[in-house]
Amino acid sequence: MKNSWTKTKFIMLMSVLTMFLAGCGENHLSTLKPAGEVGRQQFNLMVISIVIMILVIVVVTVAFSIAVFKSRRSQLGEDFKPKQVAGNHTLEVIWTSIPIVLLIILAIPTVYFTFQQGDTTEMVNAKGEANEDVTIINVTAHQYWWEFEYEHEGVVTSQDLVVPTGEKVFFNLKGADVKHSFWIPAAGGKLDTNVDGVNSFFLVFDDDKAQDADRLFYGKCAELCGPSHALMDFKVNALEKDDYEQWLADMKQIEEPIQADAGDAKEGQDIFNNSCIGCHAVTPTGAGAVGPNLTNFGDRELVAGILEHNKENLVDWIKDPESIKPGNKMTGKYQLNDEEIEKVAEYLMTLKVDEGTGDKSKLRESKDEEGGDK
Ligand code: HEC
Ligand SMILES: [Cu+2]
Repeated sequence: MKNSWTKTKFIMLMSVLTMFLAGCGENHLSTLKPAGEVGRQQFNLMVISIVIMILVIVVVTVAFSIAVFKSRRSQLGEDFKPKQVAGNHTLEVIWTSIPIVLLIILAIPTVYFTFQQGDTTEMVNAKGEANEDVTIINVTAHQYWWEFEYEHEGVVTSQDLVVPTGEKVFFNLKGADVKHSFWIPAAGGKLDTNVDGVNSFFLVFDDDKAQDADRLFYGKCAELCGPSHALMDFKVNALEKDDYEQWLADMKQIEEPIQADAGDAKEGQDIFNNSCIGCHAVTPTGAGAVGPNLTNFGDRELVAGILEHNKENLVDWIKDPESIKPGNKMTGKYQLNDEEIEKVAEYLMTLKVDEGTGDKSKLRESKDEEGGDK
Protein backbone atom coordinates (compact mmCIF):
# COMPACT_ATOMS: atom_id res chain seq x y z
CA MET A 1 0.00 0.00 0.00
CA LYS A 2 2.73 2.41 1.04
CA ASN A 3 4.62 1.60 -2.14
CA SER A 4 1.76 2.44 -4.45
CA TRP A 5 1.24 5.79 -2.68
CA THR A 6 4.91 6.66 -3.24
CA LYS A 7 4.47 5.72 -6.86
CA THR A 8 1.38 7.92 -7.19
CA LYS A 9 3.23 10.85 -5.64
CA PHE A 10 6.09 10.32 -8.05
CA ILE A 11 3.76 10.24 -11.05
CA MET A 12 2.00 13.39 -9.83
CA LEU A 13 5.31 15.19 -9.43
CA MET A 14 6.41 14.13 -12.90
CA SER A 15 3.17 15.27 -14.55
CA VAL A 16 3.43 18.68 -12.90
CA LEU A 17 7.03 18.92 -14.10
CA THR A 18 6.01 17.94 -17.62
CA MET A 19 3.35 20.61 -17.67
CA PHE A 20 5.87 23.12 -16.36
CA LEU A 21 8.45 22.19 -19.01
CA ALA A 22 5.83 22.26 -21.75
CA GLY A 23 5.89 26.05 -21.31
CA CYS A 24 9.47 26.12 -22.57
CA GLY A 25 8.67 25.77 -26.25
CA GLU A 26 7.11 29.08 -27.32
CA ASN A 27 8.11 30.11 -30.86
CA HIS A 28 8.72 33.73 -29.97
CA LEU A 29 11.00 33.37 -26.94
CA SER A 30 12.58 29.94 -26.72
CA THR A 31 16.15 28.96 -27.39
CA LEU A 32 14.69 25.49 -27.99
CA LYS A 33 12.84 26.79 -31.07
CA PRO A 34 15.68 28.55 -32.88
CA ALA A 35 14.57 31.15 -35.41
CA GLY A 36 17.69 31.45 -37.56
CA GLU A 37 21.21 30.31 -38.34
CA VAL A 38 22.86 31.59 -35.17
CA GLY A 39 20.16 30.28 -32.83
CA ARG A 40 20.22 26.93 -34.61
CA GLN A 41 24.00 26.55 -34.26
CA GLN A 42 23.77 27.39 -30.57
CA PHE A 43 20.92 24.92 -30.16
CA ASN A 44 22.97 22.20 -31.91
CA LEU A 45 25.89 22.84 -29.57
CA MET A 46 23.55 22.31 -26.65
CA VAL A 47 22.33 19.06 -28.20
CA ILE A 48 25.90 17.77 -28.69
CA SER A 49 26.83 18.38 -25.07
CA ILE A 50 23.59 16.88 -23.79
CA VAL A 51 24.05 13.77 -25.96
CA ILE A 52 27.62 13.33 -24.66
CA MET A 53 26.45 13.80 -21.07
CA ILE A 54 23.68 11.25 -21.50
CA LEU A 55 26.15 8.81 -23.03
CA VAL A 56 28.48 9.18 -20.05
CA ILE A 57 25.65 8.79 -17.56
CA VAL A 58 24.33 5.67 -19.30
CA VAL A 59 27.74 3.97 -19.52
CA VAL A 60 28.64 4.77 -15.91
CA THR A 61 25.22 3.72 -14.60
CA VAL A 62 25.32 0.41 -16.50
CA ALA A 63 28.89 -0.37 -15.37
CA PHE A 64 27.98 0.52 -11.78
CA SER A 65 24.83 -1.61 -11.81
CA ILE A 66 26.68 -4.61 -13.22
CA ALA A 67 29.35 -4.24 -10.54
CA VAL A 68 26.78 -4.00 -7.75
CA PHE A 69 24.70 -6.85 -9.07
CA LYS A 70 27.56 -9.25 -9.78
CA SER A 71 29.53 -8.59 -6.62
CA ARG A 72 26.84 -9.46 -4.13
CA ARG A 73 28.14 -11.33 -1.11
CA SER A 74 25.53 -14.05 -1.64
CA GLN A 75 27.00 -14.56 -5.11
CA LEU A 76 30.72 -14.53 -4.33
CA GLY A 77 30.86 -15.79 -0.76
CA GLU A 78 32.16 -14.27 2.49
CA ASP A 79 35.88 -14.61 1.80
CA PHE A 80 36.05 -13.43 -1.80
CA LYS A 81 38.91 -10.99 -2.52
CA PRO A 82 38.63 -9.17 -5.87
CA LYS A 83 41.63 -8.72 -8.14
CA GLN A 84 43.56 -5.60 -7.05
CA VAL A 85 43.83 -3.10 -9.95
CA ALA A 86 45.16 0.05 -8.26
CA GLY A 87 47.83 1.57 -10.48
CA ASN A 88 46.95 -0.63 -13.45
CA HIS A 89 48.53 1.01 -16.47
CA THR A 90 46.02 0.04 -19.14
CA LEU A 91 43.02 1.03 -17.05
CA GLU A 92 44.55 4.41 -16.14
CA VAL A 93 45.20 5.15 -19.79
CA ILE A 94 41.64 4.19 -20.77
CA TRP A 95 39.86 6.31 -18.21
CA THR A 96 42.12 9.28 -18.76
CA SER A 97 41.80 9.26 -22.52
CA ILE A 98 38.02 8.83 -22.74
CA PRO A 99 37.26 12.23 -21.13
CA ILE A 100 39.98 13.83 -23.25
CA VAL A 101 38.39 12.48 -26.41
CA LEU A 102 34.94 13.64 -25.28
CA LEU A 103 36.25 17.13 -24.53
CA ILE A 104 37.88 17.32 -27.95
CA ILE A 105 34.60 16.30 -29.59
CA LEU A 106 32.91 19.12 -27.64
CA ALA A 107 35.64 21.67 -28.22
CA ILE A 108 35.93 21.45 -32.01
CA PRO A 109 32.41 22.62 -32.94
CA THR A 110 32.25 25.02 -29.97
CA VAL A 111 35.43 26.86 -30.92
CA TYR A 112 34.56 26.74 -34.62
CA PHE A 113 31.10 28.29 -34.17
CA THR A 114 32.31 30.78 -31.57
CA PHE A 115 34.67 32.26 -34.11
CA GLN A 116 32.16 32.03 -36.95
CA GLN A 117 29.48 33.82 -34.94
CA GLY A 118 31.91 36.51 -33.88
CA ASP A 119 32.95 37.18 -37.48
CA THR A 120 31.81 40.71 -38.24
CA THR A 121 34.24 41.46 -41.09
CA GLU A 122 31.26 42.00 -43.43
CA MET A 123 30.31 45.07 -41.40
CA VAL A 124 33.11 47.10 -42.92
CA ASN A 125 33.85 47.56 -46.61
CA ALA A 126 37.24 47.68 -48.33
CA LYS A 127 37.62 51.34 -47.36
CA GLY A 128 37.12 50.54 -43.70
CA GLU A 129 33.70 52.23 -43.56
CA ALA A 130 30.38 50.76 -42.50
CA ASN A 131 29.30 48.42 -45.31
CA GLU A 132 26.18 49.81 -47.04
CA ASP A 133 25.22 46.36 -48.31
CA VAL A 134 24.38 44.90 -44.92
CA THR A 135 21.89 45.94 -42.25
CA ILE A 136 23.66 47.45 -39.25
CA ILE A 137 21.79 48.48 -36.11
CA ASN A 138 23.44 50.35 -33.25
CA VAL A 139 21.88 49.28 -29.97
CA THR A 140 22.18 51.34 -26.79
CA ALA A 141 20.92 49.79 -23.58
CA HIS A 142 19.66 52.22 -20.93
CA GLN A 143 18.22 51.62 -17.49
CA TYR A 144 15.56 50.22 -18.39
CA TRP A 145 14.90 50.66 -22.06
CA TRP A 146 16.46 50.06 -25.47
CA GLU A 147 17.45 52.46 -28.21
CA PHE A 148 17.96 51.31 -31.81
CA GLU A 149 19.72 53.38 -34.45
CA TYR A 150 19.79 52.27 -38.08
CA GLU A 151 23.36 52.96 -39.09
CA HIS A 152 22.90 53.83 -42.77
CA GLU A 153 19.62 55.69 -42.48
CA GLY A 154 20.27 57.47 -39.19
CA VAL A 155 16.76 56.45 -38.12
CA VAL A 156 16.36 56.14 -34.35
CA THR A 157 13.65 54.21 -32.58
CA SER A 158 13.22 52.52 -29.22
CA GLN A 159 11.68 49.49 -27.49
CA ASP A 160 10.41 47.85 -30.71
CA LEU A 161 13.30 46.63 -32.85
CA VAL A 162 12.40 46.15 -36.51
CA VAL A 163 14.58 43.75 -38.52
CA PRO A 164 14.53 42.23 -42.02
CA THR A 165 14.23 38.44 -42.30
CA GLY A 166 16.41 36.11 -44.34
CA GLU A 167 19.72 37.97 -44.00
CA LYS A 168 22.43 38.69 -41.48
CA VAL A 169 21.49 41.62 -39.25
CA PHE A 170 24.58 43.13 -37.63
CA PHE A 171 24.46 44.79 -34.24
CA ASN A 172 26.82 47.22 -32.52
CA LEU A 173 26.05 47.04 -28.82
CA LYS A 174 26.81 49.50 -26.06
CA GLY A 175 25.46 50.48 -22.66
CA ALA A 176 24.60 54.05 -21.65
CA ASP A 177 24.85 53.73 -17.88
CA VAL A 178 25.68 50.29 -16.53
CA LYS A 179 26.35 46.93 -18.11
CA HIS A 180 23.33 45.28 -19.75
CA SER A 181 23.09 42.30 -22.07
CA PHE A 182 21.25 42.03 -25.39
CA TRP A 183 19.36 38.78 -25.80
CA ILE A 184 16.75 37.60 -28.28
CA PRO A 185 16.36 34.01 -27.04
CA ALA A 186 14.89 32.58 -30.24
CA ALA A 187 17.49 34.20 -32.52
CA GLY A 188 20.63 33.78 -30.44
CA GLY A 189 22.94 35.70 -28.20
CA LYS A 190 23.41 36.93 -25.63
CA LEU A 191 26.09 39.61 -25.76
CA ASP A 192 26.97 42.22 -23.13
CA THR A 193 26.40 45.91 -23.80
CA ASN A 194 29.34 47.60 -22.10
CA VAL A 195 29.75 51.25 -21.19
CA ASP A 196 33.26 51.44 -22.62
CA GLY A 197 33.74 49.68 -25.92
CA VAL A 198 31.36 48.32 -28.50
CA ASN A 199 30.53 44.62 -28.92
CA SER A 200 29.43 43.47 -32.35
CA PHE A 201 27.74 40.36 -33.64
CA PHE A 202 25.05 39.27 -36.05
CA LEU A 203 21.77 37.37 -35.87
CA VAL A 204 19.59 35.83 -38.55
CA PHE A 205 15.79 35.67 -38.55
CA ASP A 206 14.31 33.09 -40.93
CA ASP A 207 11.14 34.27 -42.60
CA ASP A 208 9.16 31.07 -41.99
CA LYS A 209 10.17 31.05 -38.32
CA ALA A 210 9.16 34.69 -38.05
CA GLN A 211 5.75 33.76 -39.43
CA ASP A 212 5.41 30.97 -36.88
CA ALA A 213 6.04 33.56 -34.18
CA ASP A 214 3.51 36.05 -35.63
CA ARG A 215 6.54 38.14 -36.73
CA LEU A 216 7.17 39.10 -33.13
CA PHE A 217 10.09 37.78 -31.12
CA TYR A 218 10.76 38.71 -27.52
CA GLY A 219 13.99 40.32 -26.37
CA LYS A 220 15.40 40.67 -22.88
CA CYS A 221 18.10 42.32 -20.86
CA ALA A 222 20.17 39.41 -19.60
CA GLU A 223 22.45 41.13 -17.12
CA LEU A 224 21.26 42.28 -13.70
CA CYS A 225 21.27 46.07 -14.09
CA GLY A 226 19.12 47.50 -11.30
CA PRO A 227 15.71 47.19 -9.60
CA SER A 228 13.77 47.05 -12.90
CA HIS A 229 16.15 44.72 -14.72
CA ALA A 230 13.47 42.05 -15.03
CA LEU A 231 11.19 44.58 -16.74
CA MET A 232 13.75 45.61 -19.36
CA ASP A 233 12.08 43.83 -22.26
CA PHE A 234 11.85 44.68 -25.92
CA LYS A 235 10.06 43.31 -28.96
CA VAL A 236 11.52 42.29 -32.29
CA ASN A 237 9.32 42.82 -35.29
CA ALA A 238 10.84 40.59 -38.01
CA LEU A 239 9.51 41.74 -41.38
CA GLU A 240 10.03 40.60 -44.94
CA LYS A 241 12.70 42.70 -46.62
CA ASP A 242 10.16 44.78 -48.60
CA ASP A 243 8.05 45.55 -45.55
CA TYR A 244 11.18 46.39 -43.61
CA GLU A 245 12.34 48.82 -46.32
CA GLN A 246 8.87 50.33 -46.34
CA TRP A 247 8.95 50.81 -42.58
CA LEU A 248 12.34 52.53 -42.80
CA ALA A 249 11.09 54.76 -45.63
CA ASP A 250 7.99 55.68 -43.59
CA MET A 251 10.17 56.55 -40.62
CA LYS A 252 12.70 58.52 -42.66
CA GLN A 253 9.95 60.60 -44.15
CA ILE A 254 9.13 62.11 -40.75
CA GLU A 255 11.30 65.18 -40.56
CA GLU A 256 8.98 67.31 -38.46
CA PRO A 257 6.95 66.08 -35.47
CA ILE A 258 3.58 64.68 -36.56
CA GLN A 259 1.04 67.42 -35.79
CA ALA A 260 -2.05 66.52 -33.79
CA ASP A 261 -5.24 67.70 -35.53
CA ALA A 262 -7.29 69.41 -32.88
CA GLY A 263 -9.01 68.97 -29.54
CA ASP A 264 -7.45 66.96 -26.72
CA ALA A 265 -4.62 65.58 -28.84
CA LYS A 266 -3.63 69.08 -29.94
CA GLU A 267 -3.63 70.35 -26.36
CA GLY A 268 -1.75 67.20 -25.42
CA GLN A 269 0.93 68.04 -27.94
CA ASP A 270 1.40 71.48 -26.39
CA ILE A 271 1.71 69.94 -22.94
CA PHE A 272 4.17 67.40 -24.32
CA ASN A 273 6.25 70.16 -25.88
CA ASN A 274 6.41 71.89 -22.51
CA SER A 275 7.01 68.99 -20.15
CA CYS A 276 8.35 66.02 -22.02
CA ILE A 277 10.24 66.94 -25.16
CA GLY A 278 13.47 67.56 -23.24
CA CYS A 279 13.83 63.81 -22.82
CA HIS A 280 11.68 62.37 -25.62
CA ALA A 281 12.19 63.07 -29.32
CA VAL A 282 9.23 62.73 -31.68
CA THR A 283 11.28 62.76 -34.87
CA PRO A 284 13.23 59.57 -35.62
CA THR A 285 16.70 61.04 -35.12
CA GLY A 286 18.98 62.04 -32.29
CA ALA A 287 20.46 58.94 -30.72
CA GLY A 288 21.58 59.21 -27.12
CA ALA A 289 18.48 60.95 -25.72
CA VAL A 290 17.57 60.71 -22.04
CA GLY A 291 14.31 58.88 -22.77
CA PRO A 292 12.94 56.61 -25.51
CA ASN A 293 12.24 58.08 -28.94
CA LEU A 294 8.47 58.26 -29.29
CA THR A 295 8.11 59.02 -33.02
CA ASN A 296 6.06 55.87 -33.69
CA PHE A 297 4.73 55.39 -30.18
CA GLY A 298 1.20 54.75 -31.50
CA ASP A 299 2.48 51.69 -33.41
CA ARG A 300 4.19 50.15 -30.41
CA GLU A 301 3.47 46.67 -29.13
CA LEU A 302 3.73 47.71 -25.49
CA VAL A 303 3.92 50.72 -23.20
CA ALA A 304 7.37 51.08 -21.57
CA GLY A 305 8.27 47.65 -22.91
CA ILE A 306 5.99 45.75 -20.52
CA LEU A 307 2.38 46.99 -20.38
CA GLU A 308 -0.26 46.15 -22.94
CA HIS A 309 -0.49 48.99 -25.44
CA ASN A 310 -3.62 50.97 -24.68
CA LYS A 311 -4.49 54.41 -23.43
CA GLU A 312 -5.37 53.37 -19.86
CA ASN A 313 -1.98 51.81 -19.38
CA LEU A 314 -0.31 54.83 -20.92
CA VAL A 315 -2.13 57.12 -18.49
CA ASP A 316 -1.10 54.88 -15.59
CA TRP A 317 2.51 55.04 -16.78
CA ILE A 318 2.61 58.84 -17.06
CA LYS A 319 0.82 59.20 -13.69
CA ASP A 320 3.18 57.00 -11.74
CA PRO A 321 6.01 55.37 -13.66
CA GLU A 322 7.71 54.43 -10.39
CA SER A 323 4.96 51.97 -9.48
CA ILE A 324 5.46 50.24 -12.82
CA LYS A 325 9.26 50.31 -13.20
CA PRO A 326 11.00 51.06 -9.89
CA GLY A 327 14.14 53.13 -10.31
CA ASN A 328 13.34 54.39 -13.83
CA LYS A 329 14.76 57.76 -14.95
CA MET A 330 11.45 59.47 -15.71
CA THR A 331 9.91 59.47 -12.23
CA GLY A 332 9.39 62.91 -10.69
CA LYS A 333 10.71 64.93 -13.63
CA TYR A 334 7.44 66.74 -14.46
CA GLN A 335 4.19 67.76 -12.82
CA LEU A 336 0.86 67.30 -14.57
CA ASN A 337 -2.70 67.02 -13.33
CA ASP A 338 -5.00 64.14 -14.34
CA GLU A 339 -6.65 66.12 -17.11
CA GLU A 340 -3.32 67.06 -18.65
CA ILE A 341 -2.13 63.46 -18.46
CA GLU A 342 -5.26 62.30 -20.33
CA LYS A 343 -4.53 64.80 -23.07
CA VAL A 344 -0.85 63.91 -23.39
CA ALA A 345 -1.82 60.25 -23.60
CA GLU A 346 -4.40 61.04 -26.28
CA TYR A 347 -1.67 62.80 -28.26
CA LEU A 348 0.91 60.02 -27.90
CA MET A 349 -1.57 57.39 -29.12
CA THR A 350 -1.89 59.34 -32.39
CA LEU A 351 1.83 59.04 -33.19
CA LYS A 352 1.58 56.41 -35.92
CA VAL A 353 4.03 56.00 -38.75
CA ASP A 354 3.42 52.44 -39.77
CA GLU A 355 0.96 52.86 -42.68
CA GLY A 356 2.84 50.61 -45.08
CA THR A 357 3.23 47.61 -42.80
CA GLY A 358 0.09 48.31 -40.85
CA ASP A 359 -0.70 44.71 -39.98
CA LYS A 360 0.90 45.23 -36.58
CA SER A 361 -2.31 46.40 -34.98
CA LYS A 362 -4.03 43.30 -36.31
CA LEU A 363 -1.25 41.32 -34.73
CA ARG A 364 -1.87 43.02 -31.45
CA GLU A 365 -5.57 42.13 -31.58
CA SER A 366 -4.85 38.46 -32.21
CA LYS A 367 -2.43 38.49 -29.28
CA ASP A 368 -5.06 40.11 -27.05
CA GLU A 369 -7.51 37.33 -27.88
CA GLU A 370 -4.98 34.80 -26.68
CA GLY A 371 -5.13 36.50 -23.31
CA GLY A 372 -2.79 39.39 -24.01
CA ASP A 373 0.44 37.76 -22.91
CA LYS A 374 3.38 40.09 -22.75
C1 HEC B 1 13.89 63.33 -17.32
C2 HEC B 1 13.53 62.83 -18.58
C3 HEC B 1 12.10 62.49 -18.88
C4 HEC B 1 11.01 63.32 -18.88
C5 HEC B 1 10.96 64.80 -18.52
C6 HEC B 1 9.90 62.53 -19.33
N1 HEC B 1 10.29 61.26 -19.56
FE1 HEC B 1 9.17 59.76 -20.32
N2 HEC B 1 10.68 58.48 -20.13
C7 HEC B 1 11.93 58.79 -19.68
C8 HEC B 1 12.71 57.60 -19.56
C9 HEC B 1 14.15 57.49 -19.08
C10 HEC B 1 11.88 56.53 -19.97
C11 HEC B 1 12.20 55.06 -19.99
C12 HEC B 1 11.76 54.44 -18.72
C13 HEC B 1 12.04 52.98 -18.65
O1 HEC B 1 11.46 52.24 -19.44
O2 HEC B 1 12.86 52.61 -17.79
C14 HEC B 1 10.61 57.12 -20.32
C15 HEC B 1 9.53 56.41 -20.83
C16 HEC B 1 8.38 57.00 -21.30
C17 HEC B 1 7.35 56.30 -22.03
C18 HEC B 1 7.36 54.85 -22.44
C19 HEC B 1 8.07 54.79 -23.75
C20 HEC B 1 7.93 53.53 -24.56
O3 HEC B 1 8.71 53.43 -25.49
O4 HEC B 1 7.09 52.70 -24.30
C21 HEC B 1 6.38 57.21 -22.30
C22 HEC B 1 5.10 56.96 -23.06
C23 HEC B 1 6.80 58.46 -21.73
N3 HEC B 1 8.04 58.29 -21.16
C24 HEC B 1 6.05 59.61 -21.78
C25 HEC B 1 6.44 60.80 -21.18
C26 HEC B 1 5.61 61.96 -21.09
C27 HEC B 1 4.21 62.05 -21.63
C28 HEC B 1 6.33 62.91 -20.45
C29 HEC B 1 5.90 64.30 -20.11
C30 HEC B 1 4.76 64.44 -19.28
C31 HEC B 1 7.62 62.35 -20.13
N4 HEC B 1 7.65 61.07 -20.58
C32 HEC B 1 8.62 63.02 -19.50
C33 HEC B 1 12.42 60.04 -19.40
C34 HEC B 1 11.64 61.18 -19.30
CU1 LIG C 1 19.47 45.90 -18.29
